[in-house]
Amino acid sequence: MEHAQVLSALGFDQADLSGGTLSVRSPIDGAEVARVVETRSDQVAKVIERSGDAFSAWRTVPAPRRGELVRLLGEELRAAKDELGALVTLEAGKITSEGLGEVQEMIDICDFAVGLSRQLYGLTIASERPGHKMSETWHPLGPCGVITAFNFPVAVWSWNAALALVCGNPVIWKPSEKTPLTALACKKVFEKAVARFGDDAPEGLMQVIIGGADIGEALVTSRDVPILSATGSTRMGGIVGPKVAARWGRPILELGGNNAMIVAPSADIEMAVRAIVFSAVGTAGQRCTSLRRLIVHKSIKEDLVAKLVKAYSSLPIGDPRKEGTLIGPLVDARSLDAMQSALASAAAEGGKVHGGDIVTEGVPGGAYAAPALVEMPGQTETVRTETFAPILYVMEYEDLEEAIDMQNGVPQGLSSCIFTLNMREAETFLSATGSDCGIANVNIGPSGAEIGGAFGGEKETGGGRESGSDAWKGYMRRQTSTVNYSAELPLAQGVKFDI
Ligand code: UN1
Repeated sequence: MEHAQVLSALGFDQADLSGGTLSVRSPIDGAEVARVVETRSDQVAKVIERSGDAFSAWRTVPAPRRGELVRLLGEELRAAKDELGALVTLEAGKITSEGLGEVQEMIDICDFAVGLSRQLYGLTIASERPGHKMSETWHPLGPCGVITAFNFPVAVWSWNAALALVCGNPVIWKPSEKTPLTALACKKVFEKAVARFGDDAPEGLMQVIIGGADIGEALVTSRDVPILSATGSTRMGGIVGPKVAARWGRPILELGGNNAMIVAPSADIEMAVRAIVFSAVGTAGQRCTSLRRLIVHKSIKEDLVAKLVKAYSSLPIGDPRKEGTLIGPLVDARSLDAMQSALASAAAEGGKVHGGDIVTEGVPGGAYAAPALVEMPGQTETVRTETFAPILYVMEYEDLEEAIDMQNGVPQGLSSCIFTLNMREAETFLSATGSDCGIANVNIGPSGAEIGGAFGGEKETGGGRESGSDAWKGYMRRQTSTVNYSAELPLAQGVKFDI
């Protein structure tokens, strides 16, 4: 589909696409597709106020009924899957299958959240005092700010929004400046769900603000936004996290990754090759979970590298809309520059670079590059730095302890994996002395996580958890209650205080 067709299929008209100051370019060909109106920072206060009003109403709607809105959102997303997937391709440059996969991830989290809306369980706890009962209840917390990155322009919003909404919180969404159209399209889809849901969805339940760091700042510093979920670079998180903490808000941070795979001698090499290629070059290496470091046992390194160089040489690079393409564009020319300069630094540190060239032929414009494989003499500074591009650094190890040390020896802690058929190695990798990441896999790559698990990581990845498992607890406040149904007033810990 051409850009204009994609946009009109989602109900965008000229008024949505022109007259603004934010230029939106498609990474596919670099063409400007819209000039979107930006939210002024003085308007954000009003948005936050509206969200606070929405909260007063929404928190009183029973959670299963709130779940019904998310169920309808899931239905509307199913109906809009093709168009929205195509818009993700247009605006983020993902290949068609990955654009659709991202929308599927949204549908999945909606289904999860619908079930969750009947399972916001608290505990009852044994009291040490006679005639007393202790329990805990989870309550809505308030407006939830969501700042998302260009690379998962819709799924990461949905992880946060689906949970926040069933938990009783309104959402204010600031998408990346590079992908405002996908956010505006989601808002249209959300409004369809609200129209079917009925009157108990208050005005301002889900608002989108468009613009740069200044309007993000207004969300980050407002005491009326108790939850602030931010996905992006470690640099951004380093600014946002302390500001949210300083005004006693709750940050949920999902920042940089520098994900590794250990390939042990017993590994199924053919399977490892497939997993490596998907996770290192899929999404043109622009997932926070992309594979960036390969730690291979010395005895199999030469063979594995040869297989990878061969596999890399035949990967179809080009227009992400075209069937068969596996590697689309980088998001913009700056990313291409960052990739080239990382490769130059790696080479200066003794790396042997395979591939990585800029591709200008057979592509419709945009910033395209061949993926790079770089054999490194060790874990240098360049390897320890996340570059959002398809670069895979390869290093070798002799014993597992050394491999695990290397895997953990970077500032980031998002995702990790091991390929081995040796149970001792696999379990050691997953143990307390193994991988230090939020995600640790065996015999699958580090990317492409399902929504059912909690998603996030440690160290410079920020420590936040989103999506499945009990990540919902981050969007609610816990209330511990002790009820005394006796006629006495005993004090805890045996304290006596008779008056
Ligand atoms: C991200 O890149 O910010 O696990 C999210 C994955 C996807 C989500 C990535 N489900 O690769």
